[in-house]
Amino acid sequence: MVNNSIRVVATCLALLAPNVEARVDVAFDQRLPGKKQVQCADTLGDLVFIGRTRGGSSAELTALDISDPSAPRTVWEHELRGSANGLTIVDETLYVATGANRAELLVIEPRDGAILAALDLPGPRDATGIASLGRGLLLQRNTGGGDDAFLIDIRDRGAPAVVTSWNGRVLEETPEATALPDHFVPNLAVRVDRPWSPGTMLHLLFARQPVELEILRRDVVRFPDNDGDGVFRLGCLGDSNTFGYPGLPRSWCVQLRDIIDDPFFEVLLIAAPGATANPQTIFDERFDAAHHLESAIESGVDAVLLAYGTNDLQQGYSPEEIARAYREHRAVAEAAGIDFYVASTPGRLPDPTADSMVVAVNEILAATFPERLVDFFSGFVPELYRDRLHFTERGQALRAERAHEVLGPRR
Ligand SMILES: [Ca+2]
Ligand SMILES: [Ca+2]
Repeated sequence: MVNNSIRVVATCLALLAPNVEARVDVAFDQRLPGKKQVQCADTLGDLVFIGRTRGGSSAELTALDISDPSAPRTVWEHELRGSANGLTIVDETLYVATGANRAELLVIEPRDGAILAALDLPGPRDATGIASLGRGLLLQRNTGGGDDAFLIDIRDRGAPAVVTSWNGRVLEETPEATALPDHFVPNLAVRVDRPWSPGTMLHLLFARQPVELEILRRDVVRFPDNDGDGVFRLGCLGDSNTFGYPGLPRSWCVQLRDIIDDPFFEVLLIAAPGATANPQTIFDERFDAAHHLESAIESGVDAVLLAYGTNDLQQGYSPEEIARAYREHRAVAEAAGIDFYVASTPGRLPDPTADSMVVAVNEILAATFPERLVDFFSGFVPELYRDRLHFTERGQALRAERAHEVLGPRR
């Protein structure tokens, strides 16, 4: 890393939507040594692998440690006899498509850079791209006579073997997931997005000329990407006040999504009118929080926010039983590796904030779930209700704000 060149960020920030702008923080911005273009990059844990075109004195393949995103550190590098045109990571092993005649595919131990194997395809044409297919790889070469697509068996990573090859392009340029932070680098070559510490995204942007690496850090939410799929996904579980009937006020869940408004944040709404935190005494299991939670876990959420209680009281459950049901759901969520949040039970007209049964429920919830409790109770005046139990659009908006206070980005 040379040549500290902190760029003027303020003008670039103005191009982003206001709510996103507030959360962006440039962790790192420096020229990379040499003039070689960045062709490809990917991450594994704290490591970033960068493949570059051939030429000049700097290495074509570099691994950086970004455990401190503001101070990336070179861990290892290789000079190849050709460009590093594509790379992919399968089972903690790095596979690189190169322009080197004797080693169009390199197999590398990512932590220390040890070369485990090199596969020489017939002829000198460059490998131009690579994609993983489970325990196999697809390697693409420049066209120019002969086969240009190779299916490679990597069940033994020390001895990759061509299974079959054919003539035809298979790999296409991967479209970017979103155009959002590209504005920061005017001549973007490669971009890698990855979730970082709880609720944060890192965007690694490689510019063409001058060759430059910029790392942006952006707070999205307060919970981690627990399943590692690159998206922060919240399950909103509840009753009719979460369900949001068509044509009626929009659910707090949908309004929360709109407030956070981030391409790496998704909501999954699982709710039913009449649903309970405790086992149903009237309807079937589709109206039961345990079933909602199971569906959310199966659907790959990273966190859940449960908002029940009203119908538990209607069905004769006590405040203690409501809190106990939530504790059981928390145990299920935590066993599945999911962050658990709970909402206080809303009051009922005519005097919602003085509803004694609801007050009792919420006192227990506050003691049981400190830090993880979203306040759906205090300040919800009668004007925010459209009937004895249900909220207006403004009432739902206040619920969304309360959820945002607990789940939304810190900044
Ligand atoms: Ca060759
Ligand atoms: Ca996720």
